[in-house]
Amino acid sequence: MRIERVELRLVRLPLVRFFETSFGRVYHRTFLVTRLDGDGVSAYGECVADDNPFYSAETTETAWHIIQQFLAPMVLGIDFAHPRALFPALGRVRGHHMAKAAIEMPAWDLYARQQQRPLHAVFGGVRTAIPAGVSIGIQDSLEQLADRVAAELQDGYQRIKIKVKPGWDLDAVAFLRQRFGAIPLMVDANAAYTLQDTDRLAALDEHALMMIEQPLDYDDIRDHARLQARVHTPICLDESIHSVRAGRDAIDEGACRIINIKPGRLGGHAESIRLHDLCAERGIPVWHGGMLESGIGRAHNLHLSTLPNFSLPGDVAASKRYYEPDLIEPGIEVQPDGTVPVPEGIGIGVHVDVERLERATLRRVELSA
Ligand code: OSB
Ligand code: MG
Repeated sequence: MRIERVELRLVRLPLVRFFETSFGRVYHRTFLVTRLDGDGVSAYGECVADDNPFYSAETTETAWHIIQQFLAPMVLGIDFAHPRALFPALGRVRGHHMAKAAIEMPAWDLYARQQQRPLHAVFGGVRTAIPAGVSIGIQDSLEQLADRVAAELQDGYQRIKIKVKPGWDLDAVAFLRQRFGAIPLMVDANAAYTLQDTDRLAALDEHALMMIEQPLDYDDIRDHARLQARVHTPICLDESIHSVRAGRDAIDEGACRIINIKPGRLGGHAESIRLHDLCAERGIPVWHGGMLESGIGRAHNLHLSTLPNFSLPGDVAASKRYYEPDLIEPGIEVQPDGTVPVPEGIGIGVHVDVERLERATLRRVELSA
């Protein structure tokens, strides 16, 4: 396969509802949309970096710079036997996994389109619909939180994750347990705690949560291992697992019992598959994380989630929770049983509404060999 042209767009869309984490509240999402052309087909990808460096060090502007100056020249006009060859070919650039994934992921779509196969078939996936959960941000009141949870359960979602931070944690969980009973429930702290909060985090044990996601620092493994030794609730790592090696180290150290896979964090589909396979060998279940993606990134995530060890519900919810309208037409929907069908058709299997994409575009550049 040969990539002849890379188009980069900076895009901004309003969120259907604000989203608040321990980093703060957002009403819009700014991200990059990438398009690759080659061998008579075109493919889309999305860069999950945000306009701030709060979840990760990368931002939309660092990704733009790295792609334009370094990554695009490393792939343009070069023959690759398989999209697996992309990530190693970008190896001179250290880090910048979100920027790399924004090129590597559409390369898989391009390859699948050239072969006229759906992306999940290229991956060797085993599911046609993905069990979906939702991630509910910090709200203004517990009553508002309960309203959100009730609406999501009504839509069928198979597990509820709430964002927590010191002061919005134990009370919120106890309140949801009292109101909704034994629903599949978990929390995500986005690194809002330290080991000094061990007693507070251990107090969550009595609420039988599925897991606590990323309680401690974004790049920490050792303290998570110490914490996991003191709490019964499984720890799931997100931010800390920035590479397959970090995943291996975390498993070896006992820092987590579950891993959240986001291809943007790992550098694309190939590295995500490697981590998925490693976790399967080591008996660690994984689930697909979300980054408030548009339908483009969301479709990629659904295809990846067809691999067998994605055995827990993912943050792969319906388009209408995020953007209305989405950049794809039709949007991705959840079924009454709380699963999201994997788009059929070749490549990522969704239709990008190019007029909508054009209207949402703030800046655009075309790169060629
Ligand atoms: O930590 O999983 C996270 C969104 C943006 C950045 C980080 C995270 C999230 C979510 C939302 O939890 C998941 C989604 O619904 O896309
Ligand atoms: Mg998370």
